[in-house]
Amino acid sequence: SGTMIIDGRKVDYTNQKNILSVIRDSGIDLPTFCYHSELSIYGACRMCSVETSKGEIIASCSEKPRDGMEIFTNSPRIRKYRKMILELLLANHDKDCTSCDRTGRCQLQKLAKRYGLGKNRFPQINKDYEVDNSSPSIIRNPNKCIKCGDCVMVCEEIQGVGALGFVHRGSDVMINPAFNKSLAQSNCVNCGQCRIVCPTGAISIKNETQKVWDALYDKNIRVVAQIAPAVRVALGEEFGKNPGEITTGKIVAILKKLGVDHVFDTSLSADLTVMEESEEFIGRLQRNENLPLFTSCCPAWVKYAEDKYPNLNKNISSCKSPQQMFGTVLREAYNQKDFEDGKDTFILSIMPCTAKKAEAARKEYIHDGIREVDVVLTTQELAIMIKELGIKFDEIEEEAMDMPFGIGSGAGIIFGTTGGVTEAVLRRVLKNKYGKDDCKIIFESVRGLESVKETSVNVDGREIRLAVVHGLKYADNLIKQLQRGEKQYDLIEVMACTGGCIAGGGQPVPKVITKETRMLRAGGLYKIDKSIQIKSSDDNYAVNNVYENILKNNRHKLHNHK
Ligand code: HC1
Ligand code: SF4
Repeated sequence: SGTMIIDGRKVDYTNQKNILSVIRDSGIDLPTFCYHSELSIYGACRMCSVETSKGEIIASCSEKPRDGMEIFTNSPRIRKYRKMILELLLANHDKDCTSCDRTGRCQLQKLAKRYGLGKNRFPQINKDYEVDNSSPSIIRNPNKCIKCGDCVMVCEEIQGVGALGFVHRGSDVMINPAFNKSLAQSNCVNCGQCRIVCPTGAISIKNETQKVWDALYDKNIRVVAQIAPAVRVALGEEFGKNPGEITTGKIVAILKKLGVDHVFDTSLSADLTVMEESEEFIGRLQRNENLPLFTSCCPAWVKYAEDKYPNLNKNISSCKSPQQMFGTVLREAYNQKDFEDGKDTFILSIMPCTAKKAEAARKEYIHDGIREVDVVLTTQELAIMIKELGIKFDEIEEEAMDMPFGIGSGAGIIFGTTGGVTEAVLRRVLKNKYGKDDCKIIFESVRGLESVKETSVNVDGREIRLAVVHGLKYADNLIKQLQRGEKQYDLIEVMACTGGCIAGGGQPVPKVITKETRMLRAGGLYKIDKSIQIKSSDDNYAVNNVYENILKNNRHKLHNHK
């Protein structure tokens, strides 16, 4: 701790790790492109530069605060320097802001405005790089890239994937997948975390809204939608609400306004997943085979494991994800009706996740040319549709989801945050085995944002060891520990994105996503859970209805047949 002098004002600091944090904590919004407190410091953008009393210009993100140090954040030299950086970036950046999906929320655009940049002194350089459209989930446009390195860092440090890297040097430097491959050919797992940290429109979601408009306009098509748990606690952010604010009823009403015929809840199929997965788990425990069981609901994790640890295939749950289970159930439910009405049913998912687009496109989920889920729209794309239609979000009156698939249990809701799947399975498996208070303690142990959470419970005399991990890099570490025999578990929940689906690659992007954003969104899900009478998946009568009246003898269709 100590005291610094910032712009002539004494500022005390305690344990801030760099000068940038001291400045920001003192109430000055010093701009950056490349600084994310969760990633390592890279110092590429130099926007956070400040001048010292000795006249040096330093990047405040890369220097520790020192007692007595005096700095200026807005000296004439710094102002000039900052503007020059921005001008150089803009000269290298394509100019089609109006058609960019990041317009209005682009950090470069915002700062250009904030520093009153007018006509650029530097000549415009158009490099005309090819746009990479190959991925089913995201689009990379190098012409909009400012080389801050955020995407490289998140992909490497948090996801452990390393699909992106710097190539070339000097003014030719750019970011690409290795060996000049396209994203689709690379080991990218489609998580979209690079898009969350990208300050410009260089990485964006593959926009599939037109396919949905087409289906909505077609009289011969019945559009049926499912809404994932995490969407409802983040969509509001696009309309001025705080992270975690619950907007389920508005989403339903809006989808209806858009012309969707029936709106259902993915947390119902999350309940189905709990039923199937806990049975699978108990079976494996009894036979002592293929343990630990890894969860299979996160498609980015599934792809990661397939690519990197093919030997783990038998350990990964055979359960389809809730999204695909719902697609399966809805196809069963509407098959006959489609035939009678002469209509086609179009199944739309609204998901917080870019990898869900890739999941729905997997060949095992296409039967006789028909996909289980036709189109996956991310939360962000739903916001685009709402804005296109000009719906006033605040004025929309809430509506309930439709029956018989519009009810999920609290367990199905908390799937959307790290630890949720584990808690949901535990609610079912521990039923009548522990008192309420003990359950509370056990459930608490899998909540929160710690990268790896562990707990163990005694079920019928057997100690069951569970681990919950989010961020693929941490999953990778855990797998290595298992392989070295340092750790032993029976059940491992893996979610690719830090915080789980609430922080998925398809969610709205705050200026920077922080721990607080994640806590608030997760808090929204726990709040919904509190307000639902049905806490455990097996108590959800809508689940029983699916088994008895829809699936009948076709329960196996909820599984991947490996
Ligand atoms: Fe998720 Fe899931 S929780 S994976 O985060 O298992 O996307 O929300 O829908 O499928 O339910 C995502 C969320 C979602 C599935 C469920
Ligand atoms: Fe890396 Fe995920 Fe981006 Fe792919 S989508 S490049 S895996 S961060």
